[in-house]
Amino acid sequence: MSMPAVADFARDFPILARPVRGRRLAYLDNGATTHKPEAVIEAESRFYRESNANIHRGVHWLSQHATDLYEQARERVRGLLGAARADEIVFTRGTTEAINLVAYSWGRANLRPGDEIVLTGMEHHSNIVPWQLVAGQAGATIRVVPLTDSGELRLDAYEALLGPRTRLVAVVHVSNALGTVNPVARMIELAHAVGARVLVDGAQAVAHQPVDVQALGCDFYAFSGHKLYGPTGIGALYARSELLEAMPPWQGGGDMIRTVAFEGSTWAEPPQRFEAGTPNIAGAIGLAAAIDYVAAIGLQRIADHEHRLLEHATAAVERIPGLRLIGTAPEKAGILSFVVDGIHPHDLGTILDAEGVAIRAGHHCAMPVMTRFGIPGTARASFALYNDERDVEALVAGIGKAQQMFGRRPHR
Ligand code: C6P
Repeated sequence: MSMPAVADFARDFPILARPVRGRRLAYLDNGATTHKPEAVIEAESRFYRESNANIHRGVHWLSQHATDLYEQARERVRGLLGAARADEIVFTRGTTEAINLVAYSWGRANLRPGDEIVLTGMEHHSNIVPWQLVAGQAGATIRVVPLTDSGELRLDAYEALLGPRTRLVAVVHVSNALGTVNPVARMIELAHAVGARVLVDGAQAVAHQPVDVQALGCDFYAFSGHKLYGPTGIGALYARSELLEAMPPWQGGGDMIRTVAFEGSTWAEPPQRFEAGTPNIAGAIGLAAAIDYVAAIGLQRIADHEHRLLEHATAAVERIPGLRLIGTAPEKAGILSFVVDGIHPHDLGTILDAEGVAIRAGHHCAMPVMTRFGIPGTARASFALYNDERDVEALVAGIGKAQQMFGRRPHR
């Protein structure tokens, strides 16, 4: 039997069968969050029906069973990222919390006055603001790698920014606003040559290409489960074990201690040290199911499918008069950001919505990108494994309709 085409797996996603505004849903807002396959929905609900208990503390069977499932989920994340050890994986609420963990734990322990943090001009706010908060407290400075007109990082400028003061480079793997895939392996090599640590924001990467943290050589890697067909409220931080072992806790509570006394407390080993309180147990189990799901299809197959769709969509929208793509790097993942003459991105988003086409409009929590390109925002279509040419056709037809409504294009 031949393998089904990647987009045929759309049938595994119950929500895609529901009409929206009376039409077939063309869901092109996967950068914001992806839909969930039956296997993920079922894994989460099965946990509550059959295995629910708190973890790490119970002596009873169900608690031990729930603990096993939770720790197996950690092992799945280790496999997804190619980490050497499962205790290098800390569960978090998502990318944002993972970056805040590094900023508040590693950053506060290691940043000194005069130190420099190198960010890039295409970071999501969650890879800017935590650094501003801790840099301000530590007296450290933020330096920013500029972008080219096609939305790539200026590597010459990056190299020039690196030096003995650089303590950390924090860079997005795939830009959510431009789609650019950054040359992170090379950037990590250059940063390590000056003794800096590197955090990679993988929020838009892990669902769209295979990732191997050991091959990349990064020190920290952050991602969210909900952009990988998993539940919301769960994600993970990968951190190299020798860094994690030296890092102080950033949140206190149950499960992260070894001993507690009023005179002072001592900490559990990583990763427990960084998982204070009852975690999102069901979410971790749902995330494991999502990882199994994409692994069964194959991340490289998913990447190839999305790449073909991106090329098809790029060619189709380039034929639309008055449309300008924002982000035209040669290395791109499935994100198409654009502006249309005379139509505000929000109006475009509303008109497309009436046609059953879900896109995102605005600054995408990457305001410095919008400032760089001199625009208030973009309309963004972002692809997932279940999208196909019909979604692109609906998008193109919807843009045409918006142009007619705004009198920007004659009726044909
Ligand atoms: N970007 C988008 O529509 P959280 O919210 O923690 O799951 O992910 C934050 C985040 C961090 N980095 C990048 C590159 C991201 O794209 C995101 C989330 C969504 O583009 C919501 S703004």
